[in-house]
Amino acid sequence: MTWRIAIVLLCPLLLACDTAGQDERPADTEAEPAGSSTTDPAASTGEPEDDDAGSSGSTSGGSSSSGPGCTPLPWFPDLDDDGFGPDDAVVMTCDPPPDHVPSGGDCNDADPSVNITVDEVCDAVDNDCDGFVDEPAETNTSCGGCSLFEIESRGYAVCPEPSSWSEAQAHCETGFGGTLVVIDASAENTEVVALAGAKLPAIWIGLSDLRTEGAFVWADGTPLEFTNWNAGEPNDAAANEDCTQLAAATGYWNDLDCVTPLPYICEVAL
Ligand code: MMA
Ligand code: CA
Repeated sequence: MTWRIAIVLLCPLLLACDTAGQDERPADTEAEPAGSSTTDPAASTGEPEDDDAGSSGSTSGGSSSSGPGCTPLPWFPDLDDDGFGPDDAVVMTCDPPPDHVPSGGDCNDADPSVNITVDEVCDAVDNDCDGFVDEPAETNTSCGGCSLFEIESRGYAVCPEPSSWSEAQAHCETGFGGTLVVIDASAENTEVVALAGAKLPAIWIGLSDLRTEGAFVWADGTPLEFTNWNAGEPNDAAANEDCTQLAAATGYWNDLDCVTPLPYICEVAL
């Protein structure tokens, strides 16, 4: 009794034990067939073949899709052959399924010109798969007649084409997924003044009381906290001024009738 208990306790430490031997031997004896079988997937994936059958048992022996020691990795289908696949189609397997690649980040797997390594350009497509369309980028400095800028992680489109407030707001939405600029603080007001520059003496910004007279609201729903009204404004002159212009010369705001064509600045999704 005592002897058998001692064997059981010591067994994990003794190479000579039958049970320990059985644990190891199948791995060794299967190393040969496993080595030959794992050569095929390696060859099919273009991975370097391990010609050393002696070492294949310890390393590539676990590379079968479901075997012990196999390390599942993410693979992405790549229908458009651009080397990237859609994130939501990821599969976790040890060997790549046919026509799968190791890289995700493709938001359009039917178009090889779209993936996370592509530069954004002005074409109404999210070329770089960052979730934004035609946003400011080194490769996208103007779009839809507007100059694009990124300042302190905010995107702006400076649009010189005189437009009504509503036309301007619509262009900011449809062209850039944004709104007429929402000015949160004095520092941003200064930035907007600089963006307008001398070329655009007055611009539309995203503030209006179109919905409820006297209740000015930002176009994106941001609560109105910072304001920079000129003295005596907003005065709703002729009871017909529901939109807000910014005068670049002073930085001050004035409410104005909404149909006067003015250049405008959009704050764009980024
Ligand atoms: C004046 C002043 C403003 C008003 C505009 C309309 C030039 O400024 O009354 O409040 O909006 O006129 O043109
Ligand atoms: Ca006014």
